[in-house]
Amino acid sequence: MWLCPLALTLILMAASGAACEVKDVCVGSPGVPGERGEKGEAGERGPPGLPAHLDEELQATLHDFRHQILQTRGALSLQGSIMTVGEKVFSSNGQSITFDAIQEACARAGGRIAVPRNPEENEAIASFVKKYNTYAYVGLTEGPSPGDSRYSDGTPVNYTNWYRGEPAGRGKEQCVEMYTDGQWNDRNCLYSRLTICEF
Ligand SMILES: *[C@@H]1O[C@H](CO)[C@@H](O)[C@H](O)[C@H]1NC(C)=O
Ligand SMILES: [Ca+2]
Repeated sequence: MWLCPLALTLILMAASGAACEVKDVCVGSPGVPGERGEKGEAGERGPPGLPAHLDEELQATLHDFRHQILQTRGALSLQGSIMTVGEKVFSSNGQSITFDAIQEACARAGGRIAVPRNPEENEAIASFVKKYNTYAYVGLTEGPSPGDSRYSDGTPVNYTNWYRGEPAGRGKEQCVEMYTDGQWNDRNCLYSRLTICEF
Protein backbone atom coordinates (compact mmCIF):
# COMPACT_ATOMS: atom_id res chain seq x y z
CA MET A 1 0.00 0.00 0.00
CA TRP A 2 1.20 3.48 -0.87
CA LEU A 3 0.71 6.35 1.57
CA CYS A 4 1.67 9.88 0.75
CA PRO A 5 4.39 11.21 3.03
CA LEU A 6 2.18 14.04 4.26
CA ALA A 7 -0.57 11.68 5.41
CA LEU A 8 2.07 9.50 7.01
CA THR A 9 3.51 12.53 8.88
CA LEU A 10 0.05 13.47 10.10
CA ILE A 11 -0.66 9.95 11.29
CA LEU A 12 2.69 9.82 13.09
CA MET A 13 2.07 13.27 14.63
CA ALA A 14 -1.36 12.22 15.84
CA ALA A 15 0.02 8.98 17.22
CA SER A 16 2.83 10.65 19.14
CA GLY A 17 0.70 13.66 20.15
CA ALA A 18 3.44 15.92 18.78
CA ALA A 19 2.61 19.59 18.37
CA CYS A 20 2.82 21.04 14.92
CA GLU A 21 6.13 22.78 14.48
CA VAL A 22 6.78 25.74 12.18
CA LYS A 23 8.81 23.74 9.68
CA ASP A 24 6.08 21.05 9.33
CA VAL A 25 3.35 21.32 6.74
CA CYS A 26 0.06 21.74 8.56
CA VAL A 27 -3.14 21.00 6.69
CA GLY A 28 -6.46 22.47 7.85
CA SER A 29 -9.86 22.78 6.11
CA PRO A 30 -9.91 25.30 3.19
CA GLY A 31 -10.67 28.96 3.99
CA VAL A 32 -13.94 30.64 2.99
CA PRO A 33 -14.02 31.77 -0.67
CA GLY A 34 -13.03 35.38 -1.34
CA GLU A 35 -15.49 38.09 -2.40
CA ARG A 36 -16.59 38.28 -5.99
CA GLY A 37 -14.65 40.79 -8.04
CA GLU A 38 -16.20 43.96 -9.47
CA LYS A 39 -17.92 43.83 -12.83
CA GLY A 40 -15.67 44.87 -15.69
CA GLU A 41 -16.32 47.94 -17.80
CA ALA A 42 -18.73 47.70 -20.71
CA GLY A 43 -17.16 47.12 -24.10
CA GLU A 44 -17.29 49.70 -26.87
CA ARG A 45 -20.45 50.16 -28.84
CA GLY A 46 -20.48 48.13 -32.06
CA PRO A 47 -20.89 49.69 -35.52
CA PRO A 48 -24.50 50.62 -36.44
CA GLY A 49 -26.51 47.96 -38.34
CA LEU A 50 -28.48 48.50 -41.52
CA PRO A 51 -32.03 49.87 -41.29
CA ALA A 52 -34.39 46.86 -41.46
CA HIS A 53 -35.80 47.81 -44.87
CA LEU A 54 -32.30 47.82 -46.40
CA ASP A 55 -31.18 44.57 -44.79
CA GLU A 56 -31.59 42.09 -47.64
CA GLU A 57 -30.96 39.03 -45.51
CA LEU A 58 -33.59 40.09 -42.98
CA GLN A 59 -36.04 40.90 -45.74
CA ALA A 60 -35.48 37.50 -47.37
CA THR A 61 -36.11 35.77 -44.02
CA LEU A 62 -39.32 37.75 -43.47
CA HIS A 63 -40.45 36.94 -47.00
CA ASP A 64 -39.86 33.23 -46.29
CA PHE A 65 -41.81 33.39 -43.03
CA ARG A 66 -44.74 35.15 -44.64
CA HIS A 67 -44.77 32.62 -47.48
CA GLN A 68 -44.67 29.63 -45.13
CA ILE A 69 -47.42 31.05 -42.90
CA LEU A 70 -49.67 31.66 -45.90
CA GLN A 71 -49.03 28.13 -47.20
CA THR A 72 -49.95 26.57 -43.84
CA ARG A 73 -52.96 28.83 -43.42
CA GLY A 74 -54.19 27.99 -46.93
CA ALA A 75 -53.85 24.25 -46.37
CA LEU A 76 -55.69 24.40 -43.02
CA SER A 77 -58.45 26.64 -44.40
CA LEU A 78 -59.00 24.29 -47.32
CA GLN A 79 -59.74 21.48 -44.89
CA GLY A 80 -62.01 23.74 -42.84
CA SER A 81 -59.69 23.31 -39.84
CA ILE A 82 -59.33 27.04 -39.25
CA MET A 83 -61.32 30.21 -39.91
CA THR A 84 -59.49 33.51 -40.06
CA VAL A 85 -61.25 36.80 -39.22
CA GLY A 86 -59.01 39.86 -39.09
CA GLU A 87 -56.21 39.05 -36.67
CA LYS A 88 -58.02 36.11 -35.07
CA VAL A 89 -57.85 32.45 -36.05
CA PHE A 90 -60.65 30.14 -34.84
CA SER A 91 -60.36 26.37 -34.67
CA SER A 92 -62.10 23.34 -33.18
CA ASN A 93 -60.99 19.79 -32.42
CA GLY A 94 -64.61 18.58 -32.59
CA GLN A 95 -64.65 17.51 -28.92
CA SER A 96 -67.40 18.34 -26.46
CA ILE A 97 -66.44 19.04 -22.84
CA THR A 98 -67.43 21.39 -19.96
CA PHE A 99 -66.74 25.13 -19.98
CA ASP A 100 -63.77 24.85 -17.60
CA ALA A 101 -62.30 21.97 -19.60
CA ILE A 102 -62.64 23.99 -22.83
CA GLN A 103 -60.76 26.89 -21.22
CA GLU A 104 -57.99 24.50 -20.17
CA ALA A 105 -57.80 22.79 -23.57
CA CYS A 106 -57.59 26.14 -25.38
CA ALA A 107 -54.93 27.45 -22.98
CA ARG A 108 -52.88 24.26 -23.45
CA ALA A 109 -53.00 24.87 -27.20
CA GLY A 110 -51.73 28.43 -26.67
CA GLY A 111 -55.09 30.17 -27.24
CA ARG A 112 -58.34 31.04 -25.44
CA ILE A 113 -61.94 29.89 -25.67
CA ALA A 114 -63.47 31.56 -28.73
CA VAL A 115 -65.54 34.68 -28.06
CA PRO A 116 -67.39 36.52 -30.84
CA ARG A 117 -66.81 40.27 -30.62
CA ASN A 118 -68.65 41.24 -33.79
CA PRO A 119 -70.96 39.65 -36.42
CA GLU A 120 -68.06 38.37 -38.59
CA GLU A 121 -66.46 36.54 -35.67
CA ASN A 122 -69.86 35.19 -34.61
CA GLU A 123 -70.32 33.83 -38.13
CA ALA A 124 -66.91 32.14 -38.10
CA ILE A 125 -67.57 30.47 -34.74
CA ALA A 126 -71.07 29.45 -35.86
CA SER A 127 -69.56 27.70 -38.89
CA PHE A 128 -67.88 25.20 -36.52
CA VAL A 129 -71.11 24.77 -34.55
CA LYS A 130 -72.84 23.92 -37.83
CA LYS A 131 -70.01 21.70 -39.08
CA TYR A 132 -70.07 19.50 -35.95
CA ASN A 133 -73.81 20.05 -35.44
CA THR A 134 -73.12 20.57 -31.71
CA TYR A 135 -73.75 23.62 -29.54
CA ALA A 136 -70.60 25.33 -28.28
CA TYR A 137 -69.76 27.40 -25.22
CA VAL A 138 -68.34 30.83 -26.03
CA GLY A 139 -65.93 32.81 -23.86
CA LEU A 140 -68.23 35.01 -21.84
CA THR A 141 -69.85 34.44 -18.48
CA GLU A 142 -72.44 36.16 -16.36
CA GLY A 143 -71.08 39.09 -14.35
CA PRO A 144 -72.04 40.19 -10.82
CA SER A 145 -75.70 40.76 -11.71
CA PRO A 146 -77.94 38.28 -13.63
CA GLY A 147 -78.05 38.82 -17.38
CA ASP A 148 -74.97 41.08 -17.32
CA SER A 149 -72.29 39.27 -19.34
CA ARG A 150 -68.57 39.84 -19.13
CA TYR A 151 -65.49 38.76 -21.05
CA SER A 152 -63.06 36.59 -19.11
CA ASP A 153 -60.95 39.68 -18.25
CA GLY A 154 -64.03 41.21 -16.55
CA THR A 155 -64.75 43.89 -19.18
CA PRO A 156 -68.38 44.37 -20.27
CA VAL A 157 -69.38 42.94 -23.67
CA ASN A 158 -69.74 45.20 -26.70
CA TYR A 159 -71.51 42.68 -28.94
CA THR A 160 -74.28 40.17 -28.22
CA ASN A 161 -76.46 37.88 -30.33
CA TRP A 162 -79.04 36.51 -27.84
CA TYR A 163 -81.79 34.18 -28.96
CA ARG A 164 -85.18 35.81 -28.33
CA GLY A 165 -86.12 35.85 -24.67
CA GLU A 166 -82.53 35.14 -23.54
CA PRO A 167 -80.65 35.61 -21.31
CA ALA A 168 -83.28 34.21 -18.94
CA GLY A 169 -81.17 32.19 -16.47
CA ARG A 170 -81.65 34.73 -13.65
CA GLY A 171 -78.22 33.99 -12.18
CA LYS A 172 -78.53 30.20 -12.48
CA GLU A 173 -77.03 29.98 -15.99
CA GLN A 174 -73.61 31.59 -15.94
CA CYS A 175 -72.20 30.37 -19.26
CA VAL A 176 -73.26 31.12 -22.81
CA GLU A 177 -73.86 28.48 -25.47
CA MET A 178 -74.16 29.09 -29.20
CA TYR A 179 -76.94 27.44 -31.21
CA THR A 180 -76.36 26.15 -34.74
CA ASP A 181 -77.86 29.37 -36.14
CA GLY A 182 -75.25 31.42 -34.26
CA GLN A 183 -77.66 32.77 -31.62
CA TRP A 184 -76.86 32.63 -27.94
CA ASN A 185 -78.47 31.17 -24.83
CA ASP A 186 -77.26 31.50 -21.25
CA ARG A 187 -76.74 28.03 -19.82
CA ASN A 188 -75.32 26.12 -16.87
CA CYS A 189 -71.53 25.66 -17.34
CA LEU A 190 -71.45 21.89 -16.70
CA TYR A 191 -72.89 20.52 -19.93
CA SER A 192 -70.63 19.08 -22.63
CA ARG A 193 -70.27 21.61 -25.40
CA LEU A 194 -68.09 21.92 -28.50
CA THR A 195 -64.50 23.12 -27.97
CA ILE A 196 -63.75 26.13 -30.18
CA CYS A 197 -60.63 28.17 -29.48
CA GLU A 198 -59.26 31.43 -30.81
CA PHE A 199 -55.60 32.19 -31.43
C1 LIG B 1 -65.82 45.32 -29.65
O1 LIG B 1 -64.46 45.59 -29.31
C2 LIG B 1 -63.51 44.70 -29.92
C3 LIG B 1 -62.16 45.00 -29.35
O2 LIG B 1 -61.94 46.37 -29.24
C4 LIG B 1 -63.56 44.84 -31.43
O3 LIG B 1 -62.66 43.94 -32.04
C5 LIG B 1 -64.97 44.53 -31.90
O4 LIG B 1 -65.09 44.70 -33.30
C6 LIG B 1 -65.98 45.44 -31.18
N1 LIG B 1 -67.32 45.04 -31.57
C7 LIG B 1 -68.23 45.87 -32.06
C8 LIG B 1 -69.54 45.27 -32.41
O5 LIG B 1 -68.01 47.05 -32.21
CA1 LIG C 1 -81.04 30.43 -20.91
